[in-house]
Amino acid sequence: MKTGTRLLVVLLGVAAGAALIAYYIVSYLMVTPHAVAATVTGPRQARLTLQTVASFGHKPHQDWVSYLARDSHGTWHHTTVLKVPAHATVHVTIYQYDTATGLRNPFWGRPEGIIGDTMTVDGKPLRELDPDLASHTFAIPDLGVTVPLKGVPDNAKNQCSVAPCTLAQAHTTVTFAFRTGKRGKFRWQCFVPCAAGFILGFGGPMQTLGWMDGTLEVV
Ligand SMILES: [Cu+2]
Repeated sequence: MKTGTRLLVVLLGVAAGAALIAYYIVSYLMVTPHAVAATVTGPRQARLTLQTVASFGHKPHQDWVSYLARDSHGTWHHTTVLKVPAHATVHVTIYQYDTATGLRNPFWGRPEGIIGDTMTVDGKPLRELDPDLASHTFAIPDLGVTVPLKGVPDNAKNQCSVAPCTLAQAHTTVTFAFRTGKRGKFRWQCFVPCAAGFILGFGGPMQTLGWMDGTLEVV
């Protein structure tokens, strides 16, 4: 190959790479889901209700795993942008409809950063979850919060495949509370490699806002 041709090939390769990176950044920045606000239940008290589903069941990614958030009127929204009050106690309820994937790091089987270091699973207090039983985690690293979510058994009857799931379908209910501090925006995410069909379970919904990644807006 002549030097000129070789240079052209290299330049084209660099341009293609730059275009892919630009596309990734722009699409990441543009897909910001709307926010759902926690329900204020009293002075410095709020309630946040989420669900996790094995498959969203709608376009653009019917088979992607996802979180959903419920607003104060009881309507479910496909979003992970959550608004909570500053310097408040946030009482979280998560309805978990997915089966277990298991934690790669058993350390995350212990809830951390929540009041009393204890969550409840289907009404029973629990200090530690068998890492193999985790389906997802709810983690806000900057606030030191991480909570493993117990999966439904693989053979559970009446499993949900289209969001939003209803309480009549197989689920576990996880509750806990955490305190917020000053205002700010914090990333939160799931740490279970739960993205079926992606390399090592990461990628896809695991790296996309609105699915297994979100923003906690402390306001
Ligand atoms: Cu997950």
